[in-house]
Amino acid sequence: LRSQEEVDLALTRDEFIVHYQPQFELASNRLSGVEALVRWQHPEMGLLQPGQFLPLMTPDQCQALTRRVASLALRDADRWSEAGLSLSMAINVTPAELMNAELLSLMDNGRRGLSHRAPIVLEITESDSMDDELLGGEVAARLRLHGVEVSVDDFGVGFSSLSRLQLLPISELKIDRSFVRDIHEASQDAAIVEAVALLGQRLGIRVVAEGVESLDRLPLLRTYGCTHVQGFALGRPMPAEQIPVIDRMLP
Ligand code: G
Ligand code: G
Ligand code: NA
Repeated sequence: LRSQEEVDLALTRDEFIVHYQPQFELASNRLSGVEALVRWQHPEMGLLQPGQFLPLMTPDQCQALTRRVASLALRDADRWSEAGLSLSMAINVTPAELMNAELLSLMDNGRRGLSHRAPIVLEITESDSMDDELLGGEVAARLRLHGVEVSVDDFGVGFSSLSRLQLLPISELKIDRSFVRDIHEASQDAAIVEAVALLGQRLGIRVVAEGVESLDRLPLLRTYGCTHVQGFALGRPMPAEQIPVIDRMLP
């Protein structure tokens, strides 16, 4: 693991970059959006994955990182949209950042003057650090004001709770990849995926199956009512330049 001093240096030297993983809409079979995934382009160690540096970052460093990621992501989304490719942009944030008014308005302001018009989606992994009191009306109102959507990541594991679906303006559930990876008919995984997809349908929100590692999972995910898919079988996280040249339809 790297040291916190090294992370500070990396932030000032702009060593953090973003890769994008494609998401496809099952109804149209089209490329519909991307998830921004941070990487550290380390001068000696090469490309580091989030698991190698996120755990040691302080909340302040995380927030600085989110600003950096958001600004790169908005810039890239804007370039794609000028090239005729309008894609939703998902950015991972911590629950604390979701409650940070300054950060939200920064994303909103960053978008002004850009031609990117597709949704900006903030992905949160729920944790026990989420304070239901704080999450109440004020945060929800602010999110709506800034036109930013919320997605619940890793839904079905950890601390995700159904009551929070009522507190926040959530527009998407991402089914944790542990349920998607080995899904086959009549399995427990299938029951869970189907139930989450039905929940999403009833709530009128998107349901993304993440961790799709094989194309032969697609018919089942479609049958159960997932609306979107993401995973290595459909595209690995890749540099921004590659997004406009990948196949825009599901195979
Ligand atoms: O890219 P990879 O699958 O290795 O990412 C691992 C985890 O790191 C993801 O599940 C995601 O939650 C987290 N992550 C990736 N990019 C970001 C980011 O820009 N900000 C935050 N806070 N977490 C991220
Ligand atoms: O949970 P979250 O959306 O943050 O997950 C993003 C992480 O998942 C990234 O690190 C990405 O590399 C990884 N990922 C993306 N697609 C797949 C997949 O099909 N299988 C596995 N095992 N990991 C994946
Ligand atoms: Na995520």
